[in-house]
Amino acid sequence: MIKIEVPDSHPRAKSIRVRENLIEKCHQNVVAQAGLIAHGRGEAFDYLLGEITIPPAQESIRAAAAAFLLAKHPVLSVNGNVAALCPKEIVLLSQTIPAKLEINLFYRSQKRIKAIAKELKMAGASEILGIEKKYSTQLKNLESHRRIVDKRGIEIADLVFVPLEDGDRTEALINNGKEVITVDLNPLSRTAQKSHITIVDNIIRCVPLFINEINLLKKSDMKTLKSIKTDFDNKKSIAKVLLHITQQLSRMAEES
Ligand code: PTJ
Repeated sequence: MIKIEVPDSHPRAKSIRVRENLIEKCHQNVVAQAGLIAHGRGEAFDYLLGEITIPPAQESIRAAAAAFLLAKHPVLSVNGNVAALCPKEIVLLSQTIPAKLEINLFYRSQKRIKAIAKELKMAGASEILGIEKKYSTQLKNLESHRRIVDKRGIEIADLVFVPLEDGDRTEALINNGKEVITVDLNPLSRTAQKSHITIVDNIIRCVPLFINEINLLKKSDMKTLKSIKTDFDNKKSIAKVLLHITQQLSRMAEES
C-alpha cells in the first residue's frame, strides 16, 4: 500500500485525505472494495451540490431529528463506509438520541464485522448489535446478506436509519412496517426515492448537524415534534434538491 503525504496547499486536500482514510480502512476490512466505488459515486453528486449542506437537506435533518425523538425503538444501521467516514459522530448520534447501533452489511463476513465493531468501540460505543449469532434473525422479503438482523435491534425497531444504503433493503424494511430515514448524496437512488425521510447530503457534514438539531428539538413538546414530522414531504424535498442542482448548473453555465 502506497502512503502519501497530502500537502495542506492542495486544493482538494480534504477530499484526498478522506479517500486515503477509506483506502486504509479497506485494507483493514472495515470498508468493502465496492465501498470505494460507492464513495466515488457520492463524490460526484457532492460536486453537483456544491459540497455544502443545501437548504432542503437542512429541512430533512430537522424532520429526521423530530422522527427520532418520537420513535420508541430507533436503530442506527452501520455499514463499512459509515464506520470509516464518521465513527465518532455516529456513536455520538446514537448516544444523543438515544438509539441502538447495529452493524448490518451487504458484503458480510465475520472478519469485517469484527473490524467494524473494533472501529466503533474505539470511537466510544459501549453496545453494538449485529455481532452475536445467538441474537440474529432474518428480515422477510430480502435475499441479500442485509436480511440478517439483530432480534434486539432492527427486528423490533420502529425507525431505522440506513445511511449509504445499496437499495434492496429500504423497501424490505418498509414492507416490514418500519419507518426509514437515509442519508444519500444521490437523490435519484432507489433508497433516496423510497425512504420516508431522505437527507441528500454528505454523511460527514450532516451527522454533526443532525446531533445539533436533536439537541435543539429535545426542548420541544410532542405536538411540535409531530407537526415538524407530518409537515415534511419527502417527494417535495427531493424535487427541491433536483431543482437546486439544476439551478446551480444553469448559473454556472451562464457564468462561463
Ligand atoms: O459495508 P457494506 O458491505 O454494507 O457495503 C456498503 C456499500 C456502500 C458498498 C453498499 O451499501 C453499496 O454498494 O452501496 P451503493 O449501492 O453504492 O450506494 C451507496 C450510496 O451512498 C450511493 O448512492 C452514493 O451516492 C452514496 N454515498 C457515497 N458516499 C456518500 C454517500 N452518501 C452520503 N455521504 C457520503 N459520503
